[in-house]
Amino acid sequence: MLNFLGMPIQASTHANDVDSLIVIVHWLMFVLFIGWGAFFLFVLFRFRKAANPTASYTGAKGHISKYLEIGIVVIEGVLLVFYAIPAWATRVRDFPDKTKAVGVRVVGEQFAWNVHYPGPDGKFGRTDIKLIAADNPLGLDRTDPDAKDDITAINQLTVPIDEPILVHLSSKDVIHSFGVYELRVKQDAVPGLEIPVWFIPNKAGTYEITCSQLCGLGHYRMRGFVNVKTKAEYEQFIADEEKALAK
Ligand SMILES: [Cu+2]
Repeated sequence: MLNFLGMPIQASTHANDVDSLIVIVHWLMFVLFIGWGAFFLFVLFRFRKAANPTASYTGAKGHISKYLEIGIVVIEGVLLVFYAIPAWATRVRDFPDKTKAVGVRVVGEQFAWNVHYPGPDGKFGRTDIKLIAADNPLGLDRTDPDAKDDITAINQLTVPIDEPILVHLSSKDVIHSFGVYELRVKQDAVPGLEIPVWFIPNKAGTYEITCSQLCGLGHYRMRGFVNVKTKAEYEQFIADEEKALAK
């Protein structure tokens, strides 16, 4: 049912909910398109000049159009109340338990995605705008005890499969948008705000992070990758990074 829309693969647990809504809306729009199109053709024929030399001053008297419009409003209301709002609520209200989710900070900048893992202690180290430099794009303060084991990466977000991932999203300069189509995730990154966004990836692979807000001249090349790995591979990745840090 989805193929005709050319949707990307579904790589997160909530992807199907998003797609069902998109499909239902497309079907509704298809029915409306056919209905209104047929009505338009009917009107062109029914009220043609040859059959109606004098204009009607009263207009249509039937109630069918009124009932049809009420019907459409009801269907749209059902879509909103029973599909769209519940699907959205699970994204913005039912956040996973912080202690169980894999927490990671993602900070957008012109034109890259900076990734910040808290390391084995689970605590993000202090960051300071004064410490931002070419080799420290996050401004991480390595003298802070919480920062000692923190891992940073640029444009590569590695996460384990089948676990809730809680991304704390922010930006250093302008508004960016963290869009990963295969995960059906899209959230603006706004300077001065830390916006949480979560998902459970359920298909291993590499998916592109496309900045989805026009953010400047280099917007087109602001791309990163989400690497969804098995739990063992993810743990190996963290261990390797920790080893490299200790050197
Ligand atoms: Cu951007």
